[in-house]
Amino acid sequence: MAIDIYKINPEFRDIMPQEIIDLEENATWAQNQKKPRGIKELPDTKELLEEHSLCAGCPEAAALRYVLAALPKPEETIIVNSTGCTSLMFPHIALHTVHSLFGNQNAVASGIKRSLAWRFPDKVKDVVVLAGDGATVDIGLDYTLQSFFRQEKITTICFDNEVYANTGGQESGMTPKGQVFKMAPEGKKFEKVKMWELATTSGCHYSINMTASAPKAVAKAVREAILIARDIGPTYLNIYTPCILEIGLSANEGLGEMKDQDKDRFASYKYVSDEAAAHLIKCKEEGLL
Ligand SMILES: Cc1ncc(C[n+]2csc(CCOP(=O)(O)OP(=O)(O)O)c2C)c(N)n1
Ligand code: SF4
Ligand SMILES: [Mg+2]
Repeated sequence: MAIDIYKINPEFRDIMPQEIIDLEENATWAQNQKKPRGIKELPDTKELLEEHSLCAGCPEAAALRYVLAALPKPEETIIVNSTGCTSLMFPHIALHTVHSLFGNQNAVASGIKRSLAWRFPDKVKDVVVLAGDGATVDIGLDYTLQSFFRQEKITTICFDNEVYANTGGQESGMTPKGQVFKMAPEGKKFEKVKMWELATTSGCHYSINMTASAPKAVAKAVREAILIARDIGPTYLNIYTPCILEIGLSANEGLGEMKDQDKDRFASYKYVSDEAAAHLIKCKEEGLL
């Protein structure tokens, strides 16, 4: 039975499509499962994004499902999103989300985390930022870094597609050198910013660079990052979710592109602070991982 976070107004129940009713009745949030939730539940979890308005085959949609499946406490999680292709998915999930003004998502998330800690001191409340590279590393970079400097207990997930996709293809700091887009015809003049290293040197206790090619690996990273942020401090995940539209791939080619980049620009990078590593051992002993 679903937890009480998603309820249809009784006045409107008779005009609701069946899938919305299913969502209310069959969502699996908080079924008090003994084992941590995970990828295995994707095929039959109702609340995990069945439809979306992204391009067919967009890796962002698949990656979001992996993220959602891995949340340790979805009913107590608030996802702060920013404008971009990622934001098109959020109306389709049964979860607390906030769509902040483009770029200031980490400032908004910091405020939410602090007020929830004050309002519900005895409850676990996880705050996760999920936004594109334009929002996280370009226009919102200052807010992102300042939240790391302040040691805010939030997880920041950047869906790095190396472009401002939603506005038609402008380059971002995360675009690789030489890349040409429809609205960046001269080609990027400098190398891709290594945001995962910047996160480490800016105070994150856990920082990863990876692609979304392997669902279980994404889920593991998300879970670890959230558990560390909950008790220790800021964590950062940089996940490559290529914009197949902008790089000229068809709907079934996104996975191949991510697998290729596993060995190249997104070859695995992982930093875990000593404090965070000790915490992960504790979480494992407590059955949270
Ligand atoms: C304050 C503000 N500035 C600019 C925009 C325009 N805008 C909307 S989406 C977007 C690009 C988003 O790029 P990214 O964050 O990389 O996400 P993607 O679409 O690539 O997933 C921009 C610049 C806006 N909506 N609001
Ligand atoms: S424009 Fe690119 S990032 Fe946006 S939905 Fe389409 S494929 Fe995905
Ligand atoms: Mg982008």
